Amino acid sequence: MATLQEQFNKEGFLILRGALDKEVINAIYREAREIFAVQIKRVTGQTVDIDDRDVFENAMFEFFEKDFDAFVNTGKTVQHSISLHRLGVSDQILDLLWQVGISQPVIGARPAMQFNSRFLSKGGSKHWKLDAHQDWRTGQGSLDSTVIWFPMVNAGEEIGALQVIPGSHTVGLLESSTSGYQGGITAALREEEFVQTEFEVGDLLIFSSFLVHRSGNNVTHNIRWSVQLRYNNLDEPTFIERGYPMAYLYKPETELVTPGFPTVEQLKSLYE
Ligand SMILES: O=C(O)CCC(=O)C(=O)O
Repeated sequence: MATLQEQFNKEGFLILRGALDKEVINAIYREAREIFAVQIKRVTGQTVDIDDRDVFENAMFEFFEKDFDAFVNTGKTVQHSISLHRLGVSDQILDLLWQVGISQPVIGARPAMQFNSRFLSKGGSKHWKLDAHQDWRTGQGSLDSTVIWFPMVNAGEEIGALQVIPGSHTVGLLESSTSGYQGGITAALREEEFVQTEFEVGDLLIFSSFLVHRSGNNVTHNIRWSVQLRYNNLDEPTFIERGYPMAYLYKPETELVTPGFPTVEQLKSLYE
């Protein structure tokens, strides 16, 4: 019987059933919806029940249509939630990384959350689905940099769970039209090599950042809520040799987002 590490090394990924505590996932999912609900109320005037999936998601679509900037910013804010970050550095996740050989994990990029739906897209499929890519190109970290992906709702083919090419983590860094997330691998890939993954809440996919993968096709009216956590290995010799490159750039806005804000009165009334 192959060990987890042997299977991971051979296929470039593992799907671990029931590896995550459902309550932890539900808390992250809940916090995300609660954050969105505040802005949905502000923008659409609706007080939505976050547990009524269809009603809540229709309100998400309306929010997206009515105030795109606020939607994008709320999406980013959700990715800064405490519950999500807490999971990213939890013993459970670190233990998993150790099991696949990441001896000294360090965060490769902030945790990310995706709200995958064609109704949350302005640019056709290119804005809600990722073409075939290798995450290493965007992170450029350790050779063994590793991604953990899991949905917060049950996710199979219909709702567009990830599709992966087993064993593709050793074919090298493939030619790509971009190092960002719009665009993808331009080298020829055989369609029949993609394998559709399927998950229940609590299952996760852990994969080498060289594994070729892409978004599935969400044909439902629901949002596929999912999370990605990315790690490098501080012990990996080429990462050390290359000076621990950090290819993710976080930078501040150059202009004030809300000109004229705040007034002195606003500040005083806050602290008095
Ligand atoms: O969740 C998805 O649809 C795509 C996520 C992905 O491929 C990535 O972030 O690298």
